[in-house]
Amino acid sequence: MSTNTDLAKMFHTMATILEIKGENAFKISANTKVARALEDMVEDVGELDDITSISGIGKSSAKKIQQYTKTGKMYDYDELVKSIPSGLLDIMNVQGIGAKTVRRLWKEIDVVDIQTLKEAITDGRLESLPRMGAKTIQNISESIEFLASNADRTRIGIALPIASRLINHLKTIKGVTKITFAGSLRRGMETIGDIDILASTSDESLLAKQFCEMQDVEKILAQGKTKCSVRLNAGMQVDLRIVDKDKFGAALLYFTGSKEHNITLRERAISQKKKLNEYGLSPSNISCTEEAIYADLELPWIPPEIREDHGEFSVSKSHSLITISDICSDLHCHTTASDGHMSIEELGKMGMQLGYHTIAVTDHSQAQGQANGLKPDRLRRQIDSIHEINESMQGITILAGSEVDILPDGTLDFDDELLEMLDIVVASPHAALQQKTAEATKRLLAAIEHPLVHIIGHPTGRIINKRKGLELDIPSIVAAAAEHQTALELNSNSHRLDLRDTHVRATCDGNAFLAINTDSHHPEDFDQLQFGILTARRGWATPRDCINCMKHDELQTWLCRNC
Ligand code: DGT
Ligand code: CA
Ligand code: CA
Ligand code: ZN
Repeated sequence: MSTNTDLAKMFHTMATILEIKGENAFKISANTKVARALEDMVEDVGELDDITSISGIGKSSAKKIQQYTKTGKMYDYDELVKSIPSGLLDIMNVQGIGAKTVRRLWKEIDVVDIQTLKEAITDGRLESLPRMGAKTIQNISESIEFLASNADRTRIGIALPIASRLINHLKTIKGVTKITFAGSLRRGMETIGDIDILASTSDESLLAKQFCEMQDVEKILAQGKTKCSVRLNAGMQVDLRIVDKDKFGAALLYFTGSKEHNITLRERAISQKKKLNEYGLSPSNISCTEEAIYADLELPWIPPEIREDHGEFSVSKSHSLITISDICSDLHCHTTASDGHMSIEELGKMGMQLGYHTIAVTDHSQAQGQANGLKPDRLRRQIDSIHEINESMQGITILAGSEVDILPDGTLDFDDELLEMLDIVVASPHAALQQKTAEATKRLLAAIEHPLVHIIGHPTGRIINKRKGLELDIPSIVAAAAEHQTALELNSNSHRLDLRDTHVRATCDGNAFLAINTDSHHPEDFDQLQFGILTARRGWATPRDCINCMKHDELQTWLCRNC
C-alpha cells in the first residue's frame, strides 16, 4: 500500500474517532478533507516540498503527515486511537451503525465492542434506546452474525498482492528453482483462508529459514524441513511446502485443490488402475507437470478456477474461459462529477492506455446525495461535455451514461426522457439492501424489464465480509435478463465481486449477457479487473458471454437494441 493510501486511512479513522467522541464538526470534516485530498493525489506525498500547497491540507495536518513520512509514526493518531475503547471501531463495520450510533451505544448503554453489543441485544438494553426499533435490532443482529461467519477469511484483493510480493521475494533465494502459490488463491476464490506456497529448491533449509525470517512474519507456527507455517502481521497464515522438483506437478495439483476436485480425480485414477496422490502418479511416474498428469488420466489440463468438481471433468475442449485480454471496454466508471477522482478526459486517456475501444462515464444519480449524485440539470450538462470531449478525442469512444439508482420500489431515479438522452444506462441498487427475496427480486425485475436499461450494476449490493446484500431469486433474474437483453454486471471491485461466481455460472448457462466492469473511482481501480476475471472464470464465462468483449460496432449495435 502506498504512503498516501495509508495516510488517507489514518485521517479517515481520526475523523471517525472524533465523531464517536462527539468533537466539533469542523475538526471532523477537516480530517475527512485531508483524507480525500490524499486519495486524490497522484504523486507520493512524502516527495512534496510543501504539503500545504495541496488544497484541503492545512499546516497542522501537514505536520502530522511529515511526522509520519519521516518516522513511520503519527503521535496524534496514536493518542486518538488510545483515547477510546478499541472495540468501538469494530462496531462501525456493523451494517446500519454509524459513528453517532456508536457514541450513543458507548455513552448510554456501555457497549464497547461487538461482544458487549451482542449482550446489549440479548438483555434488552439496546431496545431501551430511543429510536431503536425491533426491525433495526433484527438487522443489527443479522449483520453481526454475518461478520462473525466470515471473520477468518481474507478478501482476494488483499491476499493476492501479499502472496505475489512474498513469492517475488522468495524466488530470489539461492537454490530456488520453482515457486508458486496454490490453494484457493490459485483457484481465484473471492476469499482466502490461508495462502499456500509450493516450492522446489536445492537448499531446503535455507529456504525454510528465510521464509520464517521474512519481514512480514509475526509468528512462526511450524518450522520443519519441508513444511513451514507462519502468521503474517497482516493476520493471514501462510503455509510453505517444499517438494522434489520431479514431483512438483503432483504436489501443485494436490495443493491447488479443491479437495472435491482431488477426490474425484483420485477416483478416476483408481478406475484406471493407477494411483494418484500429492507425491505423484503411478505406475507411469509422470509427475513433473499438471499437464502430464491430466493427460495420463485422459483429461485436458483443467484451469484452476473451475476445479470444484462442478462438472469440469467433462468440460468441452472448445469451452475457452474468458481472459483479461478479451476485455476491450469498461462500461461503469465515475468522474469527479460524483464521487470519482478522475475527469472525463482522464477517463478517456485511461481507456486508451488500456487498449479499450470504449469507456463509459456513469456517475451516480440524484438519490446518492452522499456520493454527490447528479441532479437532472447537471447530468444534461455533463452529457453535452462528454459528447464534446468524445468528438475531440481520437482512438476511443466515451459514452455518456449514468449509474442510476434502482429505488426500493423498482422505479429508476431519473425519468425516461432524461434516460433516453444517454448512450448507456447502468441501473444499480444502493439502498434498502435488506429487502426480502420476493420484494428485492420484483424490484430488480422492474429495472431489467425497463427498455432504457442496459446493465444492472452490482445486482445484489453485497460487500464481501461486511454486507450480505440482496438475496435474489437468481433463476428469475437471469431469465428476465436473457429475455430483455439486459446485461448483469460482475462488478470487479474485490470488495464486491457482485455477481459472484455461482451467479455468473447461472447467467452464462441461462444465455443472459454478463458485463464485467471495474466501477473505477481512481486510476488504480482499473487493476481490479483481474479479480472480476478470476470470478468470471470461476463461473465458466467465455468471451461470448460478456458484452465488454464485443468489438466496437457490435457493442454500438447492442446498445441500440431497443432504439
Ligand atoms: P482455504 O485456504 O480455506 O481458502 O482453501 P484451500 O482450498 O486453499 O484449502 P487448504 O489451504 O486447507 O488446502 C489446500 C489444498 O490442499 C486444498 O485445496 C486441497 C488440498 N487438501 C487439503 N486437505 C485435503 C484433504 O483432506 N484431502 C484432499 N484430497 N486434499 C486436501
Ligand atoms: Ca489455502
Ligand atoms: Ca493451507
Ligand atoms: Zn458505481
